[in-house]
Amino acid sequence: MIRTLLSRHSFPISRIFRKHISTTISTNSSESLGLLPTSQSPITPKPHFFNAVSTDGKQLPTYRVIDGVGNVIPGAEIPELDQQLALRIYRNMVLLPIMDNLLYNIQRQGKISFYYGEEATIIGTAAALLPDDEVLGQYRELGVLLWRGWGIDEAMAQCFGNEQDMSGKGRQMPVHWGSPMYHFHTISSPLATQIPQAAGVAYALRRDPARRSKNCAAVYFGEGAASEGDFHAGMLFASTIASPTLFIARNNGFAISTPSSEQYFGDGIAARGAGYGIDTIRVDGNDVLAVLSAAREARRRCVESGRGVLLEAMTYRVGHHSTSDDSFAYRARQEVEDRTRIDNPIARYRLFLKNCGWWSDAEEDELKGLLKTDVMRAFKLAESLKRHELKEVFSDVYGGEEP
Ligand SMILES: Cc1ncc(C[n+]2csc(CCOP(=O)(O)OP(=O)(O)O)c2C)c(N)n1
Ligand SMILES: [Mg+2]
Repeated sequence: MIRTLLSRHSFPISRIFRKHISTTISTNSSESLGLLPTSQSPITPKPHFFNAVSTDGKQLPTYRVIDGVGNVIPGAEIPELDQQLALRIYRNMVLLPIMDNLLYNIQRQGKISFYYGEEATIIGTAAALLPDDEVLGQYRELGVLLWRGWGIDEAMAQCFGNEQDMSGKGRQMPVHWGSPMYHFHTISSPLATQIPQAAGVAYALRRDPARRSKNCAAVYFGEGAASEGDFHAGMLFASTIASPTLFIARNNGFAISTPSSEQYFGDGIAARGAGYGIDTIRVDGNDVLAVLSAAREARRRCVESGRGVLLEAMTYRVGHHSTSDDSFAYRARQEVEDRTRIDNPIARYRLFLKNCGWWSDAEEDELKGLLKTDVMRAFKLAESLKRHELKEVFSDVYGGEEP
């Protein structure tokens, strides 16, 4: 319409626009029509609706390094990794399902209330962070604490709420871990509250001269939690009030019984990053090498720019949601068996390690034996210890005197 009016008054259009356009004129086909005066949006003469972040209308790509049998895919590069680090990652990945199984079984015996767990996404990201980056988890992130040096004994003590539980002194539900020493903020039950909190933590890091440009706040959340308003509040905060927040979305296909197809109509969580002007990557969350590599780069960008970065890890929750759930009520057993067999993150990585000559069947048997013994020993100890006294229920709750 402007164009029609202007031409009716025989103004030279190019002169009028030139008065308004910024100095950065794009060199694409819209050059002749200029840009909006207040943004870099190119003027187009055709009405243009869009419904995808990628220009070709397809879904955003998923970054992968190794295939289902541990071979490096064409064009991919293995992230910098020596044998020692590679095996440390593997041991931590193998430990998680062992702990999961034991805790699941003891919950069934009525000894603890409930428990949830997860692997490549958690260990791959944990390995990419610095030990003093602040971590705000949802509840499946025990692996980050274990990676940082929190022991199996501490995890068991927290689940049992016994006198050795220094995390919550028996006042938290199982899996609501926390450790100031390991920079792991205590888990809280209401979903997504950790997301804006992480943006605030990151802002505090940026304001601290000792930690500015050194640390980030990494926040983990499920694709279900990303449906909460808190997700958007956190993303908006990190993109407007620049704060080095590493958003790690674990897209495991389910929020308890609700499939991800009912959580969003768009292209997952990653598609939302662009809306906030946040650097974003989608990664195969069952490929620990892709997760490690993507998370290292995401962290680097986050800390260097002092801004938010979003990483969406595509995975699949093979276990039930928690011990309170029987997932075969809402998904086929065969689907779970297929995903466990075809896309198992531990098996894929083990095959990669074997291809490198860094792992053997004998070492596998030895590792599993040792870990099982250690987890069982920690369980027996945790079970035998006394609980915290009831009279201590309010001790240390407040910084000073109780109000
Ligand atoms: C505000 C809020 N609503 C509902 C719940 C109950 N709840 C606990 S976990 C969960 C599913 C979360 O799914 P997702 O974020 O995808 O994480 P996942 O369990 O798949 O890792 C729900 C609905 C809650 N804890 N808090
Ligand atoms: Mg989920």
